[in-house]
Amino acid sequence: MFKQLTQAQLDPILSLSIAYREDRRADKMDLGIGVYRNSQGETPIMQAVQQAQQYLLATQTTKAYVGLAGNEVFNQSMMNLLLSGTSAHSRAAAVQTPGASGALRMLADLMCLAQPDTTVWLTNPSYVNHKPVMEAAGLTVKYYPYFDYATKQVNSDAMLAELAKAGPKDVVLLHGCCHNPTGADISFADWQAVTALANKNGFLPFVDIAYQGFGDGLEQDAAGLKYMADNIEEMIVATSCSKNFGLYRERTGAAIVISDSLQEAQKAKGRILQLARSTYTMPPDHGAAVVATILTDDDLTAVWKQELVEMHGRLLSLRAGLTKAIRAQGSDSFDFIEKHKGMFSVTGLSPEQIERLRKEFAIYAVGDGRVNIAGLQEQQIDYLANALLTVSQ
Ligand code: PLP
Ligand code: TYF
Repeated sequence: MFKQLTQAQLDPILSLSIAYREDRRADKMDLGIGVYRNSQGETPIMQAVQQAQQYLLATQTTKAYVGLAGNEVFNQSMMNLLLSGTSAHSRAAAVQTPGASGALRMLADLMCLAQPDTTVWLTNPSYVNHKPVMEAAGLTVKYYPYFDYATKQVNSDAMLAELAKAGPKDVVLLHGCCHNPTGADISFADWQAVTALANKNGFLPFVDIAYQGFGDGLEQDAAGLKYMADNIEEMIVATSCSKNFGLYRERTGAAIVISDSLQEAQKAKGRILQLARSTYTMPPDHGAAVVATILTDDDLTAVWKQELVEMHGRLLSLRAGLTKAIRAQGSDSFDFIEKHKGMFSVTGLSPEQIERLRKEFAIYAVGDGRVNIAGLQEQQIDYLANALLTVSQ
């Protein structure tokens, strides 16, 4: 049966990680996969997570199934993080999923069920998995103008002009904060404008938020999403605990449906559970149990928030340090790095220039020009600055 299969296409980011591991050069630098690293180049388990794990180890008495929706305390906690203080909070329902990846797929399946001829509009460019996941669910994918390679910022005018053409059969996917891959976020005014367009033309906003806390802070990073949720009847959200809780491999996330009433949101939740039953049935428990433990304990929440502030601070100082080093070497052409949010920046380097970074400098970045700022160690800043300037000349 399987002999007729052709070879699989490799994931461009995951295959870069494999190539990095195999590189024997001592000064190699991994700016590829989106994983937060500290000054030692490690991705440690967060203190709050360690404490919650110890608590769970001491108190958990069973590994029996939890249920289709996963941990309901976790689900509530995710809605609190994203929607507290909005009118949407009381008309939303959440389902725990295997990462935001699981949420993206479940929400795509839900859209396909409700309206099979839906078109999902993605930012150009967008997270590598958005298109394959939406298409695998049977949806049509289209891109809207987003990143301006000249300014390295969002081209809001072009974006809004195109989104003005989206209608009731369309879904517009937005990144909640810290846009992957570009690092260029829309402004609060853009959130307001997109909300107005959605209300006027009837498209459904779909927010993917995987880096809450890495851009401008936990509250600020949800401000656009909250405004939209407050001012719109229907909207869907995929959220991740991979980055801001460092729970990557525990596959922890949630799908949230906001509707005009709690009853409608619960109905959609029920259909997601039915879809989940026919795919993975139930999400893995551990990561969600850890997050629920942290977010229902004031002391642990405070520990977690402090750690998140420190991670955010490191990203800011790396961005400032790299921009300064490049300026010291005589160029202001990378000043945009300091303006970008979160872990990533699209540098504008071509695939050939990215290849030179790898061959000549042992610096691994994604072929689309994306660098993961968190992969940089402080003592490597000058080296990276020189490499970027050398290949871009
Ligand atoms: N959405 C975006 C925008 C991402 O960058 C990522 C990557 O981590 C995901 C979703 C998937 O995250 P998860 O690990 O929670 O599946
Ligand atoms: O963009 C990134 O690097 C992260 C991690 O198939 C990732 O979102 C990369 C590729 C992939 C899944 C996750």
